[in-house]
Amino acid sequence: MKAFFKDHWFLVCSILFMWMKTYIIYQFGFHIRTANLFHEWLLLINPLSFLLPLFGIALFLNETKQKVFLLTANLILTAILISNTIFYGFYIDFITIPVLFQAKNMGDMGSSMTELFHPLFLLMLIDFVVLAWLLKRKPLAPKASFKTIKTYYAVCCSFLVFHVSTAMMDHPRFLTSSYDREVIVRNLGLFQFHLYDGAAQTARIGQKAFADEDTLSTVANYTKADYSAPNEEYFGLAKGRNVVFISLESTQQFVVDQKVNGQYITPFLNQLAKKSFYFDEFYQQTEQGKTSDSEFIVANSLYPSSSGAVFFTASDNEYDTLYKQLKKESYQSVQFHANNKTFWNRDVMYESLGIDRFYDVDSYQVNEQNSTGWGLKDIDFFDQSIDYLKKLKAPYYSTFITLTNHFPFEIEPKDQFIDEFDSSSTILNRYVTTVRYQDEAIKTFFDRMKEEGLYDNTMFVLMGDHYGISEAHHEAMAELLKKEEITPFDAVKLQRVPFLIYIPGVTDQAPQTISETAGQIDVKPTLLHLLGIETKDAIQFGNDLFSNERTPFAVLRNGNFITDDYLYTKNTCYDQKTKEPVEQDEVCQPYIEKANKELSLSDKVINGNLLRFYQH
Ligand code: GP9
Ligand code: MN
Repeated sequence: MKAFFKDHWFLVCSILFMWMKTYIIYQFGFHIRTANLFHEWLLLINPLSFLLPLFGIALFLNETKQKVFLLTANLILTAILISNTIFYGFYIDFITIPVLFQAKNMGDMGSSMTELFHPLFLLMLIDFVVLAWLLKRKPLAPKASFKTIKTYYAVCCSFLVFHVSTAMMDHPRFLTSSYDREVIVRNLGLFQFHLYDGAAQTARIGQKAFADEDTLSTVANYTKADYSAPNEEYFGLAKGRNVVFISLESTQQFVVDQKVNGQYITPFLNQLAKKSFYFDEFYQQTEQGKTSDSEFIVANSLYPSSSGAVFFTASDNEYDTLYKQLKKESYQSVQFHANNKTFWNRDVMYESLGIDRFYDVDSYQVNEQNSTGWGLKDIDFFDQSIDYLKKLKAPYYSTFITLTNHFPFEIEPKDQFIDEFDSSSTILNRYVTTVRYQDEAIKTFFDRMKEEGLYDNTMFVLMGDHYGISEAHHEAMAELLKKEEITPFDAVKLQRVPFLIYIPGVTDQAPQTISETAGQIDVKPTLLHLLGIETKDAIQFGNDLFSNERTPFAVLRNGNFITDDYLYTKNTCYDQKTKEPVEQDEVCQPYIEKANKELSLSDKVINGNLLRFYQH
């Protein structure tokens, strides 16, 4: 043993340094939640089951090759750590293979990137200096003997078995049924997660090749049985109207009716909600595709992918979208968004979704005065869009994707309608000001719609696309919400986003706040039914929110779910009323199955491009 350490000091040091660096990134680069000491221990040991066998390859090599191999491996793994930390800073998630192919989006992150530099990156390079210094002083051992290699790998195998079985003890199905990357990284390790992701991608390619009509029938049997027939009172309530759908960037439900420094964050939305069908238990269901995922869910009533953005990974699939249904009723569908058309691969995907026209950044006058952060400010965006809108032939379904309230939430003082919040998180402090600005933009847009005479024959739909404030800012969030802490239960509740439907002359006569659990997946059937269009034959996982046959339920893409009575997260079933874990958690069991079934069937549709077999 002692001789091994002495002879193979360079291998041992390389492993030790890489182990330390990985653990430092786990602790300071990511925010991996640990519920107990066992989780902490798993985090600590998990890098070893990857590093030991990989770096052990050096034992087969002669002196020069050892040096090259160990330094290169160290460099590549360090690059993986740094890239993941940058990506995590932005998306609170780990890189997956599909997102690597979205690299062109990264360049557009622009001002966000400078926010993401981490002093830890410098620390990540120190070991190279130490290793170089040591290499000058100490000679390397020649190739190891067969016996040494055999013993080394026997130790590696035992360690691997030990690690995986203890990880299983914590969460027996963490690999097969968990869509939660955080659990995989915590229990298995970051590098191991990348290997796992690679295997999952390969399996996905296989699924497409082997999919056939029978696979589609399995899905159709489920969706048909789950269908909720429309409620006659609401069916066709907005028939023939134009639709204005506003996607509210990074807007979470907690801002509605919430004050900071004595002032409302969303005064206009608060008022509008009182005249609308307003859903206050409505969840976002996006994953790595962020805004594009929310667009995908609304268009298809299918779940997005658990990794990568469907807008990239499945843009050549066939779909049966909301837009295609509307086209049959002579609607045209247009999209307004002042960003590059290639961002999120929108130019390609919009065609597959059946959107007729995309007014992208080239349709707008953008200059320094009217832009901030990610581009054209929302007030100017709406203002310029209306000129196109008023020229459209009715009926139309238009979608407006706002942008100002995007990370890192920057706005000039002259556009700040309220003061920043005061907490340890500058991100949350600024967030309230950009949400407030967005609220003002919607107000001016509604006024313009009235002025132009476009208001009365329209159905307005407003929806938050995904969260804006990640878990990294939960301490400050607790201050804002005047709570002691943000528990895992609260973290799920924070996935609620505003959703409201305003039909002038209709909802203002009989406004409603609807508190049944719902999600973005339900938007498509709900809107189509309000427009008087049946969805009985559609392959869809959502249900009409006005139907009397619907079971209130929302599943998040990581497998967490919510019903009116229960909430399931981190392997624990909570009572919605007491917010405490329930004693007999089998009450959640049927929903765990429903959640997993829906997610996996929806994945089958996307991965197998099953709608190519769909005829109706
Ligand atoms: C960019 C906009 C915002 O075009 O959709 O992207 P996001 O990062 O929120 O997905
Ligand atoms: Mn977004």
